Amino acid sequence: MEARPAVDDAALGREALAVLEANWTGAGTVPAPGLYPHQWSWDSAFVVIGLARHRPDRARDELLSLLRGQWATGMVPHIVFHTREAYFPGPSVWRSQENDAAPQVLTSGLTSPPLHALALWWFYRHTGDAAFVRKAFPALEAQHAYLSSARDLGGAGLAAIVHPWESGMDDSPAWDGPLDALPVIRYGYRNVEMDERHPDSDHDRYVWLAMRYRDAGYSPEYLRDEHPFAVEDPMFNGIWLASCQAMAELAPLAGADPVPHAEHAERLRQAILDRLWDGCFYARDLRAGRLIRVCTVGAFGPLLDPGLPTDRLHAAVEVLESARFMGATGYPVPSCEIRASQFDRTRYWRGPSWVNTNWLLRRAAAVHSLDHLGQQLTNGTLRLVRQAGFRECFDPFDGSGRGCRDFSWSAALTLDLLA
Ligand code: 2M8
Repeated sequence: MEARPAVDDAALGREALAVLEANWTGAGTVPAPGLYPHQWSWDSAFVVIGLARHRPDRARDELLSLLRGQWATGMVPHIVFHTREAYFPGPSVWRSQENDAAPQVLTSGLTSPPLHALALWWFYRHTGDAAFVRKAFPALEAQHAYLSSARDLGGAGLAAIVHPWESGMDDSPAWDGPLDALPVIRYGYRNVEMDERHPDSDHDRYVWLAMRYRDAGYSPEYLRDEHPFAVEDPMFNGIWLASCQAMAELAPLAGADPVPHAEHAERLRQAILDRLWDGCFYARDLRAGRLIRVCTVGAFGPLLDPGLPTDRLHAAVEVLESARFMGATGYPVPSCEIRASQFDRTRYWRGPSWVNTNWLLRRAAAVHSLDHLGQQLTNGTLRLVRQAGFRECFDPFDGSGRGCRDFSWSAALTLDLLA
């Protein structure tokens, strides 16, 4: 494993700020130089969280820059493009400009975990900037209304993701089953560019799925009646629940009624418990009508809810701390349980540890006053970045870095962990 010279907290913090400075384009922070040259939605929310204490001006600009990409439907897209191409699939695939609901700035047509209200709450908590809350609140209300109206594909109140990219955990083993069920050969949409650039069949299916949605005009009716991929994900919905609670707390500052947001959080809690729990939280495949029984780090999203019943909390924490997850690896938290046949310590969301999910679980530990767990997550994550740098993800056994270097959310959340 590559060794870095020992750095103290102050030096690590300075390095993190330097990475974020270098990744700032003047109109948003890119996740990493090179591979990800645009603004990604939940990456930006993590950047807002990390910069809240250190650069509130930049945190404000980051969120506003992302929200320039919001559609008239309220949908906050998973990518806001800064240049015309330079990433595949770029604007010419999404063709957002052909949709009446899309903004002027070019965006993707999918959404991503709705972390933004929690990020705004975090920002307010550390800055006391109520004027900014008033400014951003209506956009986040619209985002939540979009999810309630266009994404409740299961009819029980949860938001469905309609593409693996919407989970933020693209190649998670949780999506293998729903992807395998796609009739790609029958309806296959391929072109030379895709064949050349993305020979991998999973990626072909991602692109095919995105283009089907695009060709249906990004219509909610199509999603409800025809789209072949629809999954209720515990991480996406756990984050949404936490964001609804954040909205309830922020509402008075924005002159809005907190009650609908608090009630919404309660409904989400019940739906998550009714539909996604079976000894641990699992994603539900709406098209196959069953739970997807592979336990990934996404299973712990509902722990962000302070009102989670104690028996479920204890059962889920037991799984998290067991040899299926943290108990077996040297570093927190593998993205898939290590006993699963699909676990792969080297592959992206199929095994490696990520700073953002560690941060979310540390937040969950804080809301339940699980101090020891919170400390383990903090220390383990700081050990990862101290040893390997601000990498995209890490081998959960030896802590070596994987993926991009100078990765924005790894740097931003390190700033928060150091505070
Ligand atoms: C990864 O996702 C993009 C597609 O959106 C990709 O693989 O190209 C994921 O890790 C996702 O969570 C993240 O937001 C994005 C940018 O960092 O990269």
